[in-house]
Amino acid sequence: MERMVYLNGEFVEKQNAKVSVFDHGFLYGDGVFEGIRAYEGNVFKLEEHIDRLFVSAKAIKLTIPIKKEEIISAVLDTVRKNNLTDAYIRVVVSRGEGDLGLNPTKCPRPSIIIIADKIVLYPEEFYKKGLSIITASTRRNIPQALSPRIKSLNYLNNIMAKIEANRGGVPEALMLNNQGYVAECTGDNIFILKGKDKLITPPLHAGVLDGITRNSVMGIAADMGIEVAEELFTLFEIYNADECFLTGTAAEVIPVVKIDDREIGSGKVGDITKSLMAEFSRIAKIEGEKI
Ligand code: PXG
Repeated sequence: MERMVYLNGEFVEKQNAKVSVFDHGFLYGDGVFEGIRAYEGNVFKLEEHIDRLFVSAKAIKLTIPIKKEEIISAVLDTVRKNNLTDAYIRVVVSRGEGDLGLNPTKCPRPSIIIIADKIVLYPEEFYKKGLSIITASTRRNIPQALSPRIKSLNYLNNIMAKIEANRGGVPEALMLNNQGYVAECTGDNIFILKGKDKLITPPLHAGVLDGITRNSVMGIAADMGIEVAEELFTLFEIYNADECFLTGTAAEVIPVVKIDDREIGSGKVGDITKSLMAEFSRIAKIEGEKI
């Protein structure tokens, strides 16, 4: 069956799902998006994702022309139309078609696109053995220029760091903020564990995305009796952490066992990380909005 894409209020076949080359999402990266997952017929944290889409849009003064509830039903409809139970869902709202100048007021109608497709999973080995990652020399965007809290269509900052990861032959790169504090990876938030019961993640003001998986994991950890702190830390604290893992919609909870050629803790996937991975995957399957 041909995939059906939601495009400005209509469902069109994948090969006809096209936007103008004058769309400012394409010309300038002017727009916002969300990456959402469905597990066994439930869309995980759908409302939270759509709330964040509106927060991102507000920050770039993009008025989404339909209500939150309409986007939520459009997401569910898109997944249904494609007969998916486990899916990767991409919601994109761009500034829309304008002229060749960057002025967004020349774009009268934002483009709204929802794509639902099969999810491409990371290799199982990453979860069993843990990732080896590097620190990128590219610093995360400073919030005073373009807030990392905006999930915008302009991912060049992260892509620059991803290129460094590729060159280093590793799947992810850690990004520091302009002050040298740990921020996040190119598409994931980061956590470290100190001892057996203190989990630390950089605060939002370090210049990171307010990750939905990050929030879930903070809640899960607290329920397990682990202290969770949002604190600034440097590479020194990571190198000397007992455990480390990343969180994100695509990766879920993924262990990190080596960074910049330093083994973290035992150099093996940590016990607390394992418990959080298990609990996250249990919850992701049962919570969420029914398709
Ligand atoms: N930081 C950055 C920079 C991200 O892009 C996260 C953290 C984790 O946030 P969530 O809310 O997902 O826990 C992200 C998320 C993709 C893709 O297609 C990227 C993300 C999520 C889903 C898909 O590359 N990034």
